[in-house]
Amino acid sequence: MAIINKFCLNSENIEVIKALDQDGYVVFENIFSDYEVNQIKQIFYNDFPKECIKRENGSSILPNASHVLENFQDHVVLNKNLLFAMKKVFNNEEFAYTSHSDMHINVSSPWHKDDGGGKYFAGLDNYFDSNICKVFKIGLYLRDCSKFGGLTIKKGSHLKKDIRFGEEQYLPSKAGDIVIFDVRITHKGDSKSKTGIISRLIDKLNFKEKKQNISYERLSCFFTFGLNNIYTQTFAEKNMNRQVIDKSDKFLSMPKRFRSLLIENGISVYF
Ligand SMILES: O=C(O)CCC(=O)C(=O)O
Ligand SMILES: [Fe+2]
Repeated sequence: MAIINKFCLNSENIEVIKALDQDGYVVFENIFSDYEVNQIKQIFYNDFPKECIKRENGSSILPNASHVLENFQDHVVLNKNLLFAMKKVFNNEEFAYTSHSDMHINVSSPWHKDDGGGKYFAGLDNYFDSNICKVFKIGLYLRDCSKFGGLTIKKGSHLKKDIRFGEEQYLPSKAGDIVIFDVRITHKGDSKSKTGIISRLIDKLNFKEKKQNISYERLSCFFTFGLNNIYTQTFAEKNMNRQVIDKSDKFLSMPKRFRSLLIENGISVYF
């Protein structure tokens, strides 16, 4: 059994940072209480349906969730334990909210990196080698993903452009846990019954995985923080251009209240 980088709010900063530097991911356990997990699920049931984009395969998405839904700001991004974990990740150095955020219902995604194929780090051509490129996505799955339903990554692949590189690892997580991963890491969502050789075969036929329907309720939230430097700023600017395109009719700049709350919590913002 592969060892998974699992941490908690008492873990030493240095251990968390080492795991992220070496492997490109960590799982933080017990960040959200059962009550809070339920509160976030209510956002999916009550707020999300009014704003989401429905896709043909039965999945639905809300890009820019943190700019559209106040409950997402308050109950997800600004959660106290989560911000405490982020301070560990950045070793109390200044970090920024990139504004990228997504809510997904029943989305499955094949192997990819969240670097926009290089576009999100345009002009910074050494970003796979840089040890100050620290842009991390937070994933919340709101269900027991001990066996399936969570994230699968290729260990250490945040340092390699080649998408074939790295040992495949499924990251088991529980409902209140968060998965933190380097946006450069090779990863995929919904790995149900697709491991090893079958997974590799499906990857070759990438389009098939995109079209599959998910047979269980898969609610997930993603949003991104980074060390406050040129890598994070570039990522934020280029990535938000994408979100403007995804939801062109409803693009909103960051709500003033949310901006103030982030700044009050010591988090920098770009927009
Ligand atoms: O669904 C997942 O677990 C991963 C989603 C993802 O990779 C993304 O939104 O970029
Ligand atoms: Fe991704």
